Amino acid sequence: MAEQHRVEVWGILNVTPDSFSDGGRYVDAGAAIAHARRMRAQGADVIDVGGESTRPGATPLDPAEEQARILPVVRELAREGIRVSVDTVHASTARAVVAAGAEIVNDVTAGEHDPDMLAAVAETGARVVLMHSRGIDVTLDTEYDDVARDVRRHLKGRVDAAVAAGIPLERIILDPGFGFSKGADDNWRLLAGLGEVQSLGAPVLVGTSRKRFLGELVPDGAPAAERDAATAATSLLAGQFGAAAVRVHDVASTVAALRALERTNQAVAERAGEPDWRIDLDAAASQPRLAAIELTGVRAFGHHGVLPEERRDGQAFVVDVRLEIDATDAIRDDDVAGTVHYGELAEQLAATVAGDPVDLIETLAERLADVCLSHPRVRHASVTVHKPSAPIGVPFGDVAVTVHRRARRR
Ligand code: PMM
Repeated sequence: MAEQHRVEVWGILNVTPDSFSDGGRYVDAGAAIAHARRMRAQGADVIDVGGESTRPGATPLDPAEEQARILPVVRELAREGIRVSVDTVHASTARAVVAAGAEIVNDVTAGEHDPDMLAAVAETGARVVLMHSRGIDVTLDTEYDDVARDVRRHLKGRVDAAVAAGIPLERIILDPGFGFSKGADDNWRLLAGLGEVQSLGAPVLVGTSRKRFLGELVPDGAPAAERDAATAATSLLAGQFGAAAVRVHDVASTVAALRALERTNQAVAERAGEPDWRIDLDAAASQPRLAAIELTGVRAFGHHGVLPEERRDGQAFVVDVRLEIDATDAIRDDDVAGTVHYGELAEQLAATVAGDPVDLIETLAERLADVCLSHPRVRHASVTVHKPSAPIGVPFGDVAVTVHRRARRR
């Protein structure tokens, strides 16, 4: 049977006096270490240690003070063989914690706060989490055109900067930054659009734990800890959408939810052959590399339409397609045989437009989607057909129809 997708669980250990949901409880190193051990026993794969709160209005911390808080904890956890990530925006802290045994540097500014951060990570050889945010004050600037695409675009720039600084792509983990400069609706849209971030090709970490947008799912005024069931649910959804890891406060509830997902998917695999999102998370390198191909403005002449003169004289049609593809083989082999050849696709689309006439551009769009989905790597296709010379009796700009189609499981 196929290897199953196993989502890693990162347990949050805030060694801070002022973090928003568990601030103050683990500021003593001994209590923090005991809590980390408890989270490991509950199934945490990684402990994410933070010494500085990202809560709006929290006091910025001197890196030396941050290190004094967290280094004893990092050292002890690493000594016990616990995998440690450290949540910091400071390059000097990144260097110190990796020297103390941390494996991952989790920077909520993706290297933008400290200009030396990416070089420091590159030097240490650690893995890095590049998270989407718009500056340290997470409440500002929440305007997006399309939140998932905007986050993808921003993270693509940060990946390029990290790679330019000498961090290999295999060491990069991406995080869309739930709750950071995002309104409630944006967070739900981001969860639904997680595939956009995954299309960049790195494993994705999702941190919804106890965040404000989950507050709408529980009674008004309920304390942050009462958002743990909602956290387990959103973490499960993130896992289902392909997240490699989730970052949570209450490890036990999310581990149970994810184990239920794994068991169900095993059963699905037994029934149907393979689940469609089969990903081996233990080896990040073997995750499917998703990519989006956009081909726009393909022009062709056709005889589609309801009116006799449209059938007789024909007219120009313009086609835009957006494909989500599995580019794993293409990227591994750097070979066009592993992807969709866009030149050939454009010719196939033009030939379909020039082919048998139909009455409706809806029908034509559906045929064009069939052409796209006939390529085995395509997982999802959106096809728009424009009819700029349509017989409309008043001046108009454009008329178009879009269809969205998902490939059947292969
Ligand atoms: N959220 C917080 C802090 N650090 N790091 C990552 N990578 N992703 C997150 O979503 C994230 C983070 C918010 O504060 P908390 O530690 O109290 O959850």
